[in-house]
Amino acid sequence: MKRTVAAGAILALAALSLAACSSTDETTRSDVGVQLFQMPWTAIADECESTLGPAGYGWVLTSPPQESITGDEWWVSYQPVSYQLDSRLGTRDEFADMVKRCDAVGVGIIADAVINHMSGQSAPGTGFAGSAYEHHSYPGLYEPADFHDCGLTGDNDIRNYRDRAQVQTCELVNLADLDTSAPRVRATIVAYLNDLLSLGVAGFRIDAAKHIAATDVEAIVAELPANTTIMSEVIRGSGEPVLPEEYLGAGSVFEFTYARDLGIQFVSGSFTEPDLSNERPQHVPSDQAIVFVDNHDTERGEAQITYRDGDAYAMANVLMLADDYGTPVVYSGYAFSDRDAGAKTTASGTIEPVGCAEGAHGPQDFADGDRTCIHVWDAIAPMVAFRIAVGEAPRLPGVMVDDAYAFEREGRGAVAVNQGESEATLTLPTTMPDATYCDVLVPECAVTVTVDNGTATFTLAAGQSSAIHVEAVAR
Ligand code: LM2
Ligand code: CA
Repeated sequence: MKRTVAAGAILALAALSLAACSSTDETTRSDVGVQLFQMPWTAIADECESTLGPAGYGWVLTSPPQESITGDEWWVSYQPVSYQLDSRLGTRDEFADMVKRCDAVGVGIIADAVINHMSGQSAPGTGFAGSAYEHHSYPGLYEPADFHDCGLTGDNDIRNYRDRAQVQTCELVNLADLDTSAPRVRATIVAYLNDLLSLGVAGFRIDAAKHIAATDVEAIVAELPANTTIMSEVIRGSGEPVLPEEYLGAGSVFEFTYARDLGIQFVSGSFTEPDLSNERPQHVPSDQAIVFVDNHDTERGEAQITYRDGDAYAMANVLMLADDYGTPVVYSGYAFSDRDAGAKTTASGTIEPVGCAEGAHGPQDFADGDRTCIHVWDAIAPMVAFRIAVGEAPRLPGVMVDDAYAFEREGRGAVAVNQGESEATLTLPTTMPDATYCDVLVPECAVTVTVDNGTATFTLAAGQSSAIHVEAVAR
């Protein structure tokens, strides 16, 4: 049984939660997720009710919920010291309440599961919730024998990504590497994941999955309920032996090649259309691909396009959300100039519960620490309804004129984007019914696009994105 995030699974999940709460109106859910990076549980719960539920988002990817080392950096979240749900992002009760409130509006929770490793601290310490630990000792949970001792590099750190054994049994940046082949370790991880499932999460992102043998991931997942959603993070490297395809037996994988292909078009300044007649090369099958423009790691590294790119970033998200490949996740974090800087904290050292109901509705000059609120941008949020409206309709070959590009989802909707520096006009032959459609990326149907005689005419200002679909006819 494969745990993929096909629309059906998300819809089934939504139907379940809707049935459990009769007061919820029956908004159709989409397969679109949003990564609410370093957003505390109470704020995510509010976000589900105020913005995500109404927009039709299907799921939220949270930051890791377990106890971690202490510190101000965001990445302390990736150094577990126990599996107590008590962190700067909130308590166990707050986490459980978030899952309930999000579920009640049809939004599933995917928790980031850090199970490849524990802390990267060489000195003994005490975690956020008070648990004492040492590099290879986490009392009540793991002892030194539960960790890999790869013996392949001087300090046991991964040096060579072309060496499978190093990648999977040595330490990733000094993070104590769990021996995930050991039954005792697997059982401990399974107990943690089952605990989260008991609170109602829909599934997990498997952090650093590349560093865990695919057979170990599969063995762990096999112990979980069959409907658990799994998204393995396996960065596709060049010339590396560990491939994303190995992890398809456990569920879906994040397809990093998709993000790279998308981003490069904004560097080159011109669009390239994928070969729609074939499976996309260097991509896992669509129904097992999680696609994204950027994430918390790539926006601090390789990503060619991030919130800093404003209109172009919106365009990239529009193209992804309009595509017929993969299950998309929109990334929503906070502005930063220091890659280590954590989200804003309160006087007591927890993360400030700032949501987006009244947040930024478009690109702007963000101050460090401001949440970017990408998922509520005028040019992005309505693409969730677009995706519901177009359903399974295939993407058809589009038209490209200079720096502008448009394509259709057969008979159901069309998008157009212009990354040039001057106005562009695109005429797209379309099978959509003749009508005047609202450009759903402009609030209140203030701009319309006419389909006449099987041709849609888009007039796009520099940097503008436009989207029309059959559920939003102007008159
Ligand atoms: C991931 N996926 O595979 C996460 O998405 C990524 O954000 C994590 O790195 C990484 N793998 C481990 O879970 C982040 C961050 C690193 C940080 C680690 C651990 O990008 O910078 O490393 O979390 O917190 C930091 C220091 C590093 C140090 C390490 C251990 O930057 O210099 O290594 O802690 O103390 C000695
Ligand atoms: Ca490992």
